[in-house]
Amino acid sequence: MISVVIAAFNESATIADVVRGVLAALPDPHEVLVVDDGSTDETALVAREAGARVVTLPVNRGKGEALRTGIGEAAGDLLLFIDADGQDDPSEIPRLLEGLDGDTAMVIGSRFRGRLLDGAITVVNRAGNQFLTFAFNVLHGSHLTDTQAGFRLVRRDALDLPRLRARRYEIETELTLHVLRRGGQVKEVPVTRSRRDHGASGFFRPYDGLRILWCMIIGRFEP
Ligand SMILES: Nc1nc2c(ncn2[C@@H]2O[C@H](COP(=O)(O)OP(=O)(O)OP(=O)(O)O)[C@@H](O)[C@H]2O)c(=O)[nH]1
Ligand SMILES: [Mg+2]
Repeated sequence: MISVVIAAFNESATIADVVRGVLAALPDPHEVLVVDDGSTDETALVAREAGARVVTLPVNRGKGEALRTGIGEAAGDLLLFIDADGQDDPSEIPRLLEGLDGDTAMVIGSRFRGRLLDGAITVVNRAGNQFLTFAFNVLHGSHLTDTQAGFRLVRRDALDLPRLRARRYEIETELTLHVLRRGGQVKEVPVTRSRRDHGASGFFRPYDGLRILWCMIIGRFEP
């Protein structure tokens, strides 16, 4: 079974389309779980009406905490993560599923192997992403192109939930490290990334960038 886990913080403008798009793209059996992270708008209501199961956290705790809560609630042996802000295209979910062959434990939807539509990323964010991906590859001997992508698929048994600690955007780095450390193969498939048309990114560049860098550095020394 596939569990789709969507972290959402004040995404009432886009969450319904994302949930419906995901439901239309998924093979059976599946579940769609939205972790509403202390949103002050109608994210929870809109997500429920669109067909998702919603877990609500009373106060905003960050993307990492929300995804870890969702992983704990998910029943599937496959976990698929997609952003709630409409920047990822749910109709590309089959691409990720097709990428999951026998030896692969994680499939990342790479924006840099795929297409970045107009306004999908700023010059500074692009440079930051590429630097973090480069640092990750140097530290961990990998050959990835997009270590920060939120759109990804992972086998549940490749993760050890109690050992995940990320609170914010370092969750993607931690998930990838987790899989690699346990000997799983990580593969990338190209995806399309759109611009954010509603709401605001919660990514605070210097702070979150450093958190991600720190996560991959300490991950280098963990057993
Ligand atoms: N649950 C939860 N989700 C969050 C939080 N912050 C961000 N998200 C979700 O994480 C996803 C990505 O967040 P963004 O802030 O757009 O970050 P990004 O897409 O990596 O960066 P941009 O390219 O700048 O948009 C979206 O689905 C957000 O709703 C949070 O505090 N809690
Ligand atoms: Mg975004």
